[in-house]
Amino acid sequence: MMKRPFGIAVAQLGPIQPSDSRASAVARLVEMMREAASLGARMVVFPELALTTFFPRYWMSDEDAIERYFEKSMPSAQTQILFDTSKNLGIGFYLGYAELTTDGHRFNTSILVDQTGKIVGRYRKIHLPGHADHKVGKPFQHLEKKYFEVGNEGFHVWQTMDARIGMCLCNDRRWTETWRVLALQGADIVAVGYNTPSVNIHWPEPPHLRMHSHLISLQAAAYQNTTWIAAAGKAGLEDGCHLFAGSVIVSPAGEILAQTQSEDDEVIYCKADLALADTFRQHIFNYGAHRRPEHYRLITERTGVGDPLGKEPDPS
Ligand code: CDV
Repeated sequence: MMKRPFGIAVAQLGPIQPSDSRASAVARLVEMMREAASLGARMVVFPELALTTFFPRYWMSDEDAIERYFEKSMPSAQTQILFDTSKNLGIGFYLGYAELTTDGHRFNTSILVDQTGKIVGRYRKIHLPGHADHKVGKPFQHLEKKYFEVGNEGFHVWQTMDARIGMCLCNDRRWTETWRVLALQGADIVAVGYNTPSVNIHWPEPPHLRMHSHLISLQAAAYQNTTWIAAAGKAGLEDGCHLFAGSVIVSPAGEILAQTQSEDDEVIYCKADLALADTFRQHIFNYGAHRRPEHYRLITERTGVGDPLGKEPDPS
Protein backbone atom coordinates (compact mmCIF):
# COMPACT_ATOMS: atom_id res chain seq x y z
CA MET A 1 0.00 0.00 0.00
CA MET A 2 1.24 3.52 -0.87
CA LYS A 3 2.53 5.44 2.11
CA ARG A 4 0.66 8.60 3.09
CA PRO A 5 3.19 10.55 5.21
CA PHE A 6 1.82 13.35 7.38
CA GLY A 7 3.88 15.21 10.00
CA ILE A 8 1.77 15.75 13.11
CA ALA A 9 2.85 17.99 16.00
CA VAL A 10 1.21 18.42 19.39
CA ALA A 11 1.98 21.59 21.32
CA GLN A 12 1.33 21.18 25.03
CA LEU A 13 0.92 24.37 27.02
CA GLY A 14 2.27 24.87 30.51
CA PRO A 15 0.01 26.78 32.89
CA ILE A 16 -1.69 30.06 32.01
CA GLN A 17 -2.33 32.12 35.14
CA PRO A 18 -5.49 34.25 35.52
CA SER A 19 -3.36 37.41 35.31
CA ASP A 20 -1.61 36.34 32.07
CA SER A 21 -2.65 38.32 28.99
CA ARG A 22 -4.09 36.83 25.78
CA ALA A 23 -1.06 38.32 24.00
CA SER A 24 1.37 36.31 26.14
CA ALA A 25 -0.57 33.07 25.56
CA VAL A 26 -0.68 33.72 21.81
CA ALA A 27 3.08 34.48 21.74
CA ARG A 28 3.74 31.08 23.35
CA LEU A 29 1.53 29.38 20.75
CA VAL A 30 3.29 31.15 17.89
CA GLU A 31 6.69 30.07 19.18
CA MET A 32 5.54 26.44 19.36
CA MET A 33 3.99 26.71 15.90
CA ARG A 34 7.43 27.77 14.58
CA GLU A 35 9.07 24.80 16.28
CA ALA A 36 6.42 22.42 14.90
CA ALA A 37 6.99 23.74 11.37
CA SER A 38 10.76 23.39 11.73
CA LEU A 39 10.26 19.73 12.68
CA GLY A 40 8.34 19.15 9.44
CA ALA A 41 4.78 19.19 10.79
CA ARG A 42 1.88 19.84 8.43
CA MET A 43 -0.42 20.55 11.37
CA VAL A 44 0.05 21.46 15.04
CA VAL A 45 -2.57 20.70 17.69
CA PHE A 46 -3.01 23.12 20.60
CA PRO A 47 -5.04 22.48 23.79
CA GLU A 48 -8.66 23.18 24.76
CA LEU A 49 -9.30 26.77 25.97
CA ALA A 50 -5.74 27.61 24.96
CA LEU A 51 -5.94 31.40 25.28
CA THR A 52 -6.76 31.72 29.00
CA THR A 53 -6.52 29.97 32.32
CA PHE A 54 -9.02 27.10 32.76
CA PHE A 55 -11.74 29.46 34.02
CA PRO A 56 -14.53 26.84 34.61
CA ARG A 57 -12.79 26.28 37.95
CA TYR A 58 -14.18 29.62 39.18
CA TRP A 59 -17.71 30.36 40.36
CA MET A 60 -18.61 33.68 38.68
CA SER A 61 -22.00 35.37 38.53
CA ASP A 62 -21.00 38.73 37.08
CA GLU A 63 -21.57 38.56 33.31
CA ASP A 64 -18.64 40.87 32.54
CA ALA A 65 -16.30 38.69 34.60
CA ILE A 66 -17.43 35.64 32.60
CA GLU A 67 -17.33 37.34 29.21
CA ARG A 68 -13.73 38.39 29.44
CA TYR A 69 -12.74 34.75 28.97
CA PHE A 70 -14.67 34.49 25.67
CA GLU A 71 -13.69 35.35 22.08
CA LYS A 72 -16.26 37.39 20.15
CA SER A 73 -14.56 36.74 16.83
CA MET A 74 -11.96 34.40 15.37
CA PRO A 75 -9.50 35.51 14.19
CA SER A 76 -9.44 38.47 16.56
CA ALA A 77 -6.91 41.27 16.74
CA GLN A 78 -4.97 39.29 19.34
CA THR A 79 -5.06 35.93 17.55
CA GLN A 80 -4.48 37.20 13.99
CA ILE A 81 -0.75 36.54 14.31
CA LEU A 82 -1.44 32.80 14.67
CA PHE A 83 -3.24 32.78 11.33
CA ASP A 84 -0.53 34.92 9.67
CA THR A 85 2.21 32.64 10.98
CA SER A 86 0.29 29.57 9.82
CA LYS A 87 0.09 31.01 6.31
CA ASN A 88 3.72 32.16 6.23
CA LEU A 89 5.05 28.80 7.42
CA GLY A 90 2.52 26.67 5.50
CA ILE A 91 1.33 24.80 8.61
CA GLY A 92 -2.24 24.08 9.69
CA PHE A 93 -3.46 24.11 13.29
CA TYR A 94 -6.20 23.14 15.75
CA LEU A 95 -7.03 25.62 18.50
CA GLY A 96 -9.46 25.45 21.42
CA TYR A 97 -11.09 28.60 22.82
CA ALA A 98 -14.26 29.88 24.48
CA GLU A 99 -16.65 31.15 21.78
CA LEU A 100 -19.28 33.86 22.26
CA THR A 101 -21.53 34.00 19.20
CA THR A 102 -22.96 37.26 17.84
CA ASP A 103 -26.39 36.24 19.18
CA GLY A 104 -25.07 35.58 22.69
CA HIS A 105 -24.50 31.80 22.80
CA ARG A 106 -21.44 30.41 24.56
CA PHE A 107 -19.62 27.28 23.44
CA ASN A 108 -16.40 25.45 24.25
CA THR A 109 -15.06 25.43 20.70
CA SER A 110 -12.17 24.29 18.54
CA ILE A 111 -11.27 25.29 15.01
CA LEU A 112 -9.28 23.62 12.28
CA VAL A 113 -7.14 25.95 10.18
CA ASP A 114 -5.45 24.81 6.97
CA GLN A 115 -1.91 25.58 5.83
CA THR A 116 -3.06 28.82 4.17
CA GLY A 117 -4.30 30.23 7.47
CA LYS A 118 -7.98 29.68 6.55
CA ILE A 119 -10.53 28.28 9.04
CA VAL A 120 -11.91 25.11 7.44
CA GLY A 121 -13.75 23.53 10.37
CA ARG A 122 -15.39 24.29 13.71
CA TYR A 123 -16.41 21.97 16.53
CA ARG A 124 -18.48 22.89 19.59
CA LYS A 125 -17.95 20.55 22.56
CA ILE A 126 -20.76 18.05 23.04
CA HIS A 127 -19.87 16.08 26.19
CA LEU A 128 -19.68 18.90 28.74
CA PRO A 129 -18.44 17.56 32.08
CA GLY A 130 -18.97 18.94 35.57
CA HIS A 131 -21.92 20.84 37.01
CA ALA A 132 -23.84 24.13 36.82
CA ASP A 133 -24.34 24.73 40.55
CA HIS A 134 -21.86 26.16 43.05
CA LYS A 135 -20.21 23.26 44.90
CA VAL A 136 -19.41 25.09 48.11
CA GLY A 137 -16.55 23.49 50.07
CA LYS A 138 -14.90 21.85 47.06
CA PRO A 139 -11.27 22.87 46.34
CA PHE A 140 -12.33 24.19 42.93
CA GLN A 141 -15.32 24.04 40.61
CA HIS A 142 -15.85 22.43 37.21
CA LEU A 143 -18.55 24.68 35.77
CA GLU A 144 -18.57 23.76 32.09
CA LYS A 145 -22.31 23.05 32.36
CA LYS A 146 -22.84 26.62 33.61
CA TYR A 147 -20.63 28.50 31.18
CA PHE A 148 -21.22 26.55 27.96
CA GLU A 149 -24.15 25.23 25.94
CA VAL A 150 -23.97 21.72 24.52
CA GLY A 151 -22.44 21.89 21.04
CA ASN A 152 -25.07 22.17 18.31
CA GLU A 153 -23.09 21.17 15.23
CA GLY A 154 -22.26 17.49 15.73
CA PHE A 155 -19.00 15.63 15.16
CA HIS A 156 -17.38 16.19 11.77
CA VAL A 157 -14.40 15.27 9.65
CA TRP A 158 -12.92 17.71 7.14
CA GLN A 159 -11.03 16.83 3.98
CA THR A 160 -8.09 19.20 4.15
CA MET A 161 -4.28 19.17 3.96
CA ASP A 162 -4.48 15.83 2.05
CA ALA A 163 -6.13 14.10 5.01
CA ARG A 164 -9.53 13.60 6.65
CA ILE A 165 -9.26 15.39 9.99
CA GLY A 166 -11.81 15.24 12.80
CA MET A 167 -12.06 17.23 16.01
CA CYS A 168 -13.33 16.71 19.53
CA LEU A 169 -12.57 18.30 22.91
CA CYS A 170 -11.35 16.91 26.23
CA ASN A 171 -14.16 14.96 27.92
CA ASP A 172 -15.38 13.80 24.47
CA ARG A 173 -12.33 11.52 24.37
CA ARG A 174 -13.79 9.31 27.11
CA TRP A 175 -16.97 8.54 25.13
CA THR A 176 -17.02 5.67 22.63
CA GLU A 177 -19.75 7.41 20.63
CA THR A 178 -17.47 10.36 19.78
CA TRP A 179 -14.92 8.19 18.10
CA ARG A 180 -17.29 5.93 16.19
CA VAL A 181 -19.14 8.87 14.66
CA LEU A 182 -15.78 10.28 13.52
CA ALA A 183 -14.54 6.87 12.35
CA LEU A 184 -17.64 6.36 10.20
CA GLN A 185 -16.69 9.57 8.37
CA GLY A 186 -13.27 8.09 7.63
CA ALA A 187 -11.16 10.18 10.02
CA ASP A 188 -7.43 9.67 9.39
CA ILE A 189 -6.48 11.96 12.28
CA VAL A 190 -8.52 13.24 15.21
CA ALA A 191 -7.26 16.29 17.07
CA VAL A 192 -8.27 16.69 20.71
CA GLY A 193 -7.34 19.42 23.17
CA TYR A 194 -7.86 19.00 26.91
CA ASN A 195 -7.58 20.49 30.42
CA THR A 196 -7.77 17.72 33.01
CA PRO A 197 -7.43 18.54 36.70
CA SER A 198 -5.29 15.97 38.53
CA VAL A 199 -7.72 16.06 41.46
CA ASN A 200 -11.20 14.61 41.11
CA ILE A 201 -13.57 16.76 43.21
CA HIS A 202 -16.19 13.97 43.40
CA TRP A 203 -14.11 11.15 44.92
CA PRO A 204 -10.46 10.63 46.00
CA GLU A 205 -9.29 9.15 42.69
CA PRO A 206 -5.56 8.29 42.77
CA PRO A 207 -3.71 10.60 40.30
CA HIS A 208 -2.08 7.66 38.50
CA LEU A 209 -5.53 6.27 37.65
CA ARG A 210 -6.48 9.66 36.19
CA MET A 211 -3.52 9.45 33.78
CA HIS A 212 -4.19 5.77 33.11
CA SER A 213 -7.81 6.36 32.06
CA HIS A 214 -6.74 9.28 29.85
CA LEU A 215 -4.15 7.20 27.99
CA ILE A 216 -6.21 4.05 27.77
CA SER A 217 -9.15 6.02 26.34
CA LEU A 218 -6.96 7.45 23.58
CA GLN A 219 -5.14 4.19 22.82
CA ALA A 220 -8.30 2.10 22.63
CA ALA A 221 -10.09 4.80 20.61
CA ALA A 222 -7.27 5.02 18.07
CA TYR A 223 -7.16 1.25 17.59
CA GLN A 224 -10.89 0.51 17.53
CA ASN A 225 -11.61 3.48 15.29
CA THR A 226 -8.63 3.18 12.92
CA THR A 227 -7.34 6.70 13.37
CA TRP A 228 -4.31 8.66 14.42
CA ILE A 229 -4.96 10.77 17.52
CA ALA A 230 -3.14 13.98 18.41
CA ALA A 231 -3.97 15.00 21.99
CA ALA A 232 -2.73 18.29 23.44
CA GLY A 233 -3.14 19.20 27.10
CA LYS A 234 -2.66 22.29 29.23
CA ALA A 235 -0.52 21.21 32.17
CA GLY A 236 0.99 22.24 35.47
CA LEU A 237 -0.15 24.44 38.35
CA GLU A 238 -2.71 27.05 37.30
CA ASP A 239 -3.65 29.29 40.20
CA GLY A 240 -2.87 26.43 42.64
CA CYS A 241 -4.86 23.82 40.67
CA HIS A 242 -2.89 21.08 38.97
CA LEU A 243 -3.65 19.99 35.41
CA PHE A 244 -2.01 16.79 34.24
CA ALA A 245 0.25 16.64 31.19
CA GLY A 246 0.47 13.43 29.14
CA SER A 247 0.05 14.97 25.69
CA VAL A 248 0.44 12.24 23.10
CA ILE A 249 0.37 11.14 19.48
CA VAL A 250 -1.21 7.69 19.13
CA SER A 251 -1.16 5.47 16.04
CA PRO A 252 -4.12 3.42 14.74
CA ALA A 253 -2.42 0.39 16.32
CA GLY A 254 -3.06 2.04 19.70
CA GLU A 255 0.65 2.71 20.22
CA ILE A 256 1.85 5.93 21.81
CA LEU A 257 4.53 7.16 19.39
CA ALA A 258 5.30 10.47 21.09
CA GLN A 259 4.57 11.78 24.59
CA THR A 260 5.49 14.96 26.44
CA GLN A 261 7.96 14.71 29.31
CA SER A 262 7.28 18.01 31.06
CA GLU A 263 4.41 20.06 32.46
CA ASP A 264 5.53 23.06 30.40
CA ASP A 265 5.21 24.35 26.87
CA GLU A 266 6.52 21.41 24.85
CA VAL A 267 6.23 20.29 21.24
CA ILE A 268 6.18 16.62 20.27
CA TYR A 269 6.28 15.37 16.69
CA CYS A 270 5.62 12.21 14.74
CA LYS A 271 5.91 11.48 11.03
CA ALA A 272 2.70 9.52 10.71
CA ASP A 273 1.86 7.18 7.86
CA LEU A 274 -1.89 7.66 7.39
CA ALA A 275 -1.97 4.48 5.27
CA LEU A 276 -1.65 2.44 8.46
CA ALA A 277 -5.28 3.33 9.21
CA ASP A 278 -6.27 2.23 5.68
CA THR A 279 -4.72 -1.18 6.35
CA PHE A 280 -6.80 -1.70 9.49
CA ARG A 281 -9.92 -0.51 7.65
CA GLN A 282 -9.45 -3.16 4.98
CA HIS A 283 -9.12 -6.07 7.38
CA ILE A 284 -9.97 -6.39 11.07
CA PHE A 285 -11.97 -3.14 11.09
CA ASN A 286 -13.60 -3.28 7.69
CA TYR A 287 -16.71 -1.60 9.08
CA GLY A 288 -18.85 -2.16 5.98
CA ALA A 289 -18.22 -5.90 6.15
CA HIS A 290 -18.42 -6.51 9.89
CA ARG A 291 -20.54 -3.92 11.73
CA ARG A 292 -24.08 -4.88 12.76
CA PRO A 293 -25.92 -1.58 13.38
CA GLU A 294 -29.27 -3.36 13.69
CA HIS A 295 -27.99 -4.57 17.07
CA TYR A 296 -26.77 -1.16 18.26
CA ARG A 297 -30.16 0.60 18.53
CA LEU A 298 -29.89 1.17 22.28
CA ILE A 299 -26.98 3.53 21.69
CA THR A 300 -29.26 6.14 20.14
CA GLU A 301 -32.48 5.17 21.94
CA ARG A 302 -31.16 5.45 25.50
CA THR A 303 -29.05 7.98 27.35
CA GLY A 304 -28.48 6.05 30.58
CA VAL A 305 -28.68 2.51 31.87
CA GLY A 306 -32.18 1.10 31.61
CA ASP A 307 -34.01 4.40 31.17
CA PRO A 308 -35.47 5.91 28.02
CA LEU A 309 -33.85 9.03 26.55
CA GLY A 310 -33.25 11.89 28.92
CA LYS A 311 -34.65 10.28 32.08
CA GLU A 312 -31.35 9.67 33.87
CA PRO A 313 -30.60 12.00 36.78
CA ASP A 314 -27.33 13.93 36.49
CA PRO A 315 -25.05 12.31 39.12
CA SER A 316 -22.59 15.23 39.31
N1 CDV B 1 -12.12 19.88 30.42
C1 CDV B 1 -12.61 18.64 30.60
O1 CDV B 1 -13.49 18.21 29.85
N2 CDV B 1 -12.13 17.91 31.64
C2 CDV B 1 -12.62 16.61 32.01
C3 CDV B 1 -12.50 16.41 33.49
C4 CDV B 1 -13.52 17.15 34.24
C5 CDV B 1 -12.64 14.95 33.88
C6 CDV B 1 -11.87 15.50 31.29
O2 CDV B 1 -12.54 14.59 30.81
O3 CDV B 1 -10.65 15.49 31.28
